[in-house]
Amino acid sequence: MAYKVAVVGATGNVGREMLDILAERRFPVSEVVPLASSRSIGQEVSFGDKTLKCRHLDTYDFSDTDICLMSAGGDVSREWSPRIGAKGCVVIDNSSAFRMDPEVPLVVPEVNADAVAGFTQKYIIANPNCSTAQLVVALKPLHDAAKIQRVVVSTYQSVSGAGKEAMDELFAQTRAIFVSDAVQTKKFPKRIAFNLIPQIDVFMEDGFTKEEWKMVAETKKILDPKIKLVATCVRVPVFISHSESVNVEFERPISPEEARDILREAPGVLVIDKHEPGGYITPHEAAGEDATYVSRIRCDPTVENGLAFWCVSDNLRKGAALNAVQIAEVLLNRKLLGPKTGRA
Ligand code: 11C
Repeated sequence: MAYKVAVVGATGNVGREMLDILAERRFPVSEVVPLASSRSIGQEVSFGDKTLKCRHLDTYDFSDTDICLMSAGGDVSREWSPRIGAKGCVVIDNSSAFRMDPEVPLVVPEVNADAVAGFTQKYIIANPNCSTAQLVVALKPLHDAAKIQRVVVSTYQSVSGAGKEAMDELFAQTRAIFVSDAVQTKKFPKRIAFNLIPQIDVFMEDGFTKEEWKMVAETKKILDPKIKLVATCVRVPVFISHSESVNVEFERPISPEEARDILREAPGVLVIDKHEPGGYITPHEAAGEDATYVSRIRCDPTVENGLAFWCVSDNLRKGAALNAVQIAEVLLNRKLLGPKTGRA
């Protein structure tokens, strides 16, 4: 059985990664259709060893498409995902538009794959925010072992999370500083080169940013609504991979050794934790990789049953495109796609 797959936002950071990952993992496709806004029509994108031309989202007929991987921002999703879903094409939506909709499952396959079955309500499955995805992959096995009560997380998020223009801005600012040109800011509220910015997304009334709120709300929906979580999200001058410093309070004692053993067995997690210089993962090494890496696992002696660790993952892969393709694989493996869709 092979499936017709559309990728909306195919020329963006995440869209290109979706095409790469579909090819890398040999997802069974009968056809892959890259779709984009009028600005990118005719633009070429790679799919394995093929080159495909982008077609226009507005004029594409989804009625014989099985799966749509959607990564073109919240506005496009709000307008298009329900329309595409109504045609019986399952939308795996990378935007924040439907994540908190009770009729839309929010899924990280290593954590709550069973929730995928709920897609039949709207034919939409939401992909979480990148900073949440890697966090819950690391938290889930620890929660199963010792029940998490509270999490304090500080993020160090790469500029690729804010799109291609944001990556260009870091590059242009870095160059401008070296050649003593004026530094221009467009995408970010302050200079990002040789700096960091303690704001991701807009401010909310309570003083948190929307990115921080998403980490709380999405962790509760995916993992456990009882978990208390507080986040501080920071943009750093790194191109790819988000890093997180995580402090966790558990219901029962759990030693760093036990946590290390549990995480070593956990799906999607790789532990790199040697107590020596360089015995941990950095964002540079995680870029282009699929795993959620965990390092620096240690006791947090300031609370009862506390652990601290460092967690890094490629935000464009596990944080977005890889997670979306893994959701599509769950649909296939569990034979959840209807007879309308699969074809020989
Ligand atoms: C960032 N985490 O790094 C954001 C990007 O809700 O899907 C992803 C935003 C989202 O800027």
